[in-house]
Amino acid sequence: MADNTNTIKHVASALARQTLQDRNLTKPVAGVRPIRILPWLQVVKIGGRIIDRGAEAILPLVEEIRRLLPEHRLLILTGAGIRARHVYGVGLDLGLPVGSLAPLAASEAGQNGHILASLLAPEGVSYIEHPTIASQLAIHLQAARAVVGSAFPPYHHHEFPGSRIPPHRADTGAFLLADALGAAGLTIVEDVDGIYSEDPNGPQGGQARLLAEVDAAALLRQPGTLPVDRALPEVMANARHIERVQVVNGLVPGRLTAALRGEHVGTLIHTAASAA
Ligand code: GWN
Ligand code: ATP
Repeated sequence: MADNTNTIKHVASALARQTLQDRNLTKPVAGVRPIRILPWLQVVKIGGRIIDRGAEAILPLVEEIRRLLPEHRLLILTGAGIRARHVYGVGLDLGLPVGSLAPLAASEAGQNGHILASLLAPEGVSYIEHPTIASQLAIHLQAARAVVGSAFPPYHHHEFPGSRIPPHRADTGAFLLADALGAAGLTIVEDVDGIYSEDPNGPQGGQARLLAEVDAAALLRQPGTLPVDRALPEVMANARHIERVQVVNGLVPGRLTAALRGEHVGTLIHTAASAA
């Protein structure tokens, strides 16, 4: 038997002598662009507010997704919607920490996914759990044209404590996943035409202007509210693959189809990956 003692004790590593904190030292090893794990995958995030509207909004969207299946392989991720607002209200009233609120809201995103998956089941579409997305997504997408999952990132008690409302919600979770997988694209489906200069449903809604295109950095600076998580433009600053994300109105039939075909039918957000 060969004597491996020496090689086992002295594992050769280009990073062995570094702290991992000095970018100049780690760059020769870590500066390489990551591979695209699922380059043919289209990720679609469906806003919780679409599901909250019930059959009127859900059934036409289900029909549209059904027709899209021969054209695209989809990871459909659902947001949490109104029930999460309620659970935040109750939880905050009781003084629950942000790390306890995150999984409560996440489970609402999961519920919305289960609803959507039940309606798409005749097409072979199933809800798959977070651990399955993490380790068996490819095999599930060999068996079906699409799968549904929760868009929330599973941070639980690891959620960052910067604010009382969990900052990393469904839009951020969908983006982190799409970028990590090196997916072909991410489309965010909302109940409005895209991102406006201010909330089109707010008191000053009449003055709201639809933004055709916006840089993530500009979005981060935009005052007031957004239809996406504030953490989304933050994580877009470090995007490795996804160059642009389109926000489209899922209440208008055909918009999602057009977006997946590369047409400009909502707001395009340009990430920092486009500059790389
Ligand atoms: O429960 O709807 O996955 O896919 O963040 O954790 O709070 O869990 O704490 O595989 O692991 O409620 O039970 O729930 O939505 O997240 O799932 O039905 O451990 O399939 O058990 O990372 O679905 O759920 O809520 O996504 O977002 O059992 Mo649910 Mo969610 Mo299911 Mo999942 Mo969380 Mo699991 Mo998990 Mo928990
Ligand atoms: P979830 O994140 O739980 O999936 P959602 O994305 O479906 O939910 P919201 O996060 O509430 O829903 O975002 C959609 C809403 O954001 C719209 O109905 C709109 O009224 C509101 N909104 C606020 N600010 C803006 C803005 N600047 N531009 C467009 N919509 C905005």
